[in-house]
Amino acid sequence: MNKKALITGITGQDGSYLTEILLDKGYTVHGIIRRSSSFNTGRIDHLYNNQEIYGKRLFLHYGDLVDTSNLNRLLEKIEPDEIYNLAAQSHVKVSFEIPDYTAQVDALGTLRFLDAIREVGLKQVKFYQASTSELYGKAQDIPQTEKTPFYPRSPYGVAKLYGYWIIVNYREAYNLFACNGILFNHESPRRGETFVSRKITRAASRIALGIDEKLILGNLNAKRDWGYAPEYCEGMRMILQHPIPEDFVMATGETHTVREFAELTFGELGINLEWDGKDERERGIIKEIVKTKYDIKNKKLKQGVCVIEVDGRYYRPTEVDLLIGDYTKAKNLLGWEPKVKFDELIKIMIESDYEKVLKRGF
Ligand code: NAP
Ligand code: F7E
Repeated sequence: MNKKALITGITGQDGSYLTEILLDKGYTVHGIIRRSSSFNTGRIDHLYNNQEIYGKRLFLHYGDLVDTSNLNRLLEKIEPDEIYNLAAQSHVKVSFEIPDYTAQVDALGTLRFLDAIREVGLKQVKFYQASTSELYGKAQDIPQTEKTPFYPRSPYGVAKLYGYWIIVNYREAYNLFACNGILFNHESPRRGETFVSRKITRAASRIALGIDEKLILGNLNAKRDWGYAPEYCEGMRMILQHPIPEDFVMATGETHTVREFAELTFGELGINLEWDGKDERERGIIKEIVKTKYDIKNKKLKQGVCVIEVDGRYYRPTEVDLLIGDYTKAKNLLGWEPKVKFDELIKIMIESDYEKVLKRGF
């Protein structure tokens, strides 16, 4: 019999890739979506609008991680074999503005789910929890492994810390097959536009095509271990196929600054940058423009023009300075390994954003 999966956060970056992966493997997929005043299914519309799939092997249900009553009903009705809990208020900077809500969804939302599983009596279900490298925060080891102590640096990180431990506790206390994927940053053309990777690839495309003049960023010195989202979503599925419920780090093992991300992105378009000034006065200035496959339509762009500025309003009250993951355990026990590295990731994202901006004109 084909497996049944239930995905929370199906409309997000990871939810959309995971849905494609599971449907490809023959699963029936049920997704929980939130009621919204405007369309929020953009990332899964290609599946939703496919009559071969929607209503046959893909089903969407309204729900919210802050609403317990509906969770119980859905679990009773669907009786999933695997649950992927990807729903979250996932923006670190925003979590400083709405810490209570972030905790309600990211921490207690996980507990509500686990408790609903117990109440409904789904003993055989396997549960994946979207844990994060933000747990390491002020990193205590370099690189970070499954054994590195946690030191979160944001309300998001702290809420996810609760999520992590409640998974471990329910696994130990009730023998539930529940696992944490401690995933480092993973990006794609479907990444939300307010995360720094997509903010940069989108803005660079708009600047090259003459729509925007400048990109305004925050801390350029932060270092992240950036991978390619579809590969990490395949990793989520692999974690639940492992015979024993365990926690796994997924990362690339490379780290780069936000500054490098911006430099490579503009460079990919043929806009080579140099940097001037420090901290909030730092600026990215055009050193030269070289020919690439991308057409620079903005004729104002020339040597000496400033295209990147820093604004302190994008700084965080407490920052995570350096993340770099060690994925040895996932490689040895699951055979998981990332193939797309930093340069390739930027190429994929810029190609997509340049095309999108060119086609839509905004
Ligand atoms: P994302 O694009 O922000 O997607 C988040 C999803 O959660 C969306 O579908 C969103 O719905 C849904 N959601 C938010 N609040 C909800 C609520 N109260 N009830 C039900 N659904 C809710 O995030 P992502 O990048 O795909 O990440 C997936 C998960 O992995 C998140 O838990 C994130 O914290 C975690 N994570 C991400 C990364 C990364 O680098 N991407 C790394 C480690 C861990 P709407 O579409 O309606 O907003
Ligand atoms: O920031 C710096 C910022 O918002 C990365 C989420 O998926 O990954 C993500 O969290 C870095 C930070 O991602 C801007 O200060 C500079 O140091 O893209 P981000 P994040 O905070 O790492 C983890 C693993 C998750 O779990 C989260 O859900 O970039 N930065 N300038 C900026 N960041 C943003 N957003 N915007 C800027 O203008």
